[in-house]
Amino acid sequence: MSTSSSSAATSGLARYQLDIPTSALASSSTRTRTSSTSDRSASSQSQHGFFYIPDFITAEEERYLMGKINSAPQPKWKVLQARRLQHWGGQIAQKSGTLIPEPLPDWLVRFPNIVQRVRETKAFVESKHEGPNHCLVNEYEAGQGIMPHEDGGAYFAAVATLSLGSHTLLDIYRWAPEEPTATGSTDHDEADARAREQHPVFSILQERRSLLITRGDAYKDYLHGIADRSSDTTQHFARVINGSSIKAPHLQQALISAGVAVQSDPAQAFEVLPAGAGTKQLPRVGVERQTRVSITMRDVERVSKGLGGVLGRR
Ligand SMILES: O=C(O)CCC(=O)C(=O)O
Repeated sequence: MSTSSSSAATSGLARYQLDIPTSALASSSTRTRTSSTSDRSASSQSQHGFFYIPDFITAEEERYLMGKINSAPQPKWKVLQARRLQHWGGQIAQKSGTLIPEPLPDWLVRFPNIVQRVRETKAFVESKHEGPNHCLVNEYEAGQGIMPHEDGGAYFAAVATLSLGSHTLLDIYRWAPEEPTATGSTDHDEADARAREQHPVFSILQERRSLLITRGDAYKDYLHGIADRSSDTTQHFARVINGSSIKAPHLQQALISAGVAVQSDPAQAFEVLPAGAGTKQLPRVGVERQTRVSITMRDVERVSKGLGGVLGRR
């Protein structure tokens, strides 16, 4: 286990929590959606929000995981228009949200013991299985992304995402305020019919080897997406809220150029621009994205007993 994952386990998630600017807070009162498992679980959660853990795995573990994912049999990949993905842990029946379980692969549960480390963060402590039982692997080539979306009610209201191979910016959106109807009601039949705000309210910079946990209200009150661009520039970095957790010098440099505070100046050679300089005056620093593989882990609370259940699988 890497040093930081051990410390995540012992000192709890709180030290990794990201501060959301007041102007970017979501109004829970605008949320009228009811979902079976996630609402019930989230109501008793003590920690809600976004938690960013840098260096959750080592560089060697990252290489190993990339090797395992890339050597999966071809049919394991589902090829979408703008990315490829693998499902692990079983398929989720669309209508019922029930998992038809399959064992998670050794490279998630044995070496490296990613699932155990995620359990130790206590992010899933109130979920039915106290840890993830399902995993999606997404592969994004530079220029590929994922549309803004929410993860929905089939899962416990927590998601842990490990990033491999490249940084990315996860853009966070709020739901648009609901327009009252002529009768003054804001009820709606379908959560999916809700509109989101057009622009992200903030972004979370995910470095390779980092783990991002989204939990509780944050899971439900915001949508997330990744823009389909091949490099990130000053205007994109200016929205980042986790500058002080970023370790990689080239990303720290980009953040400094965008006027975002980082923990330490990585090299004296970088010019720190005067406070108050508008981003338009700043040099355009572009950081190329490479191919990124993400491992997204969640707990599907409803699990089919089927053959897997009879055999004692989770
Ligand atoms: O790749 C990521 O970091 C996000 C993945 C995601 O949002 C999803 O699989 O629903």
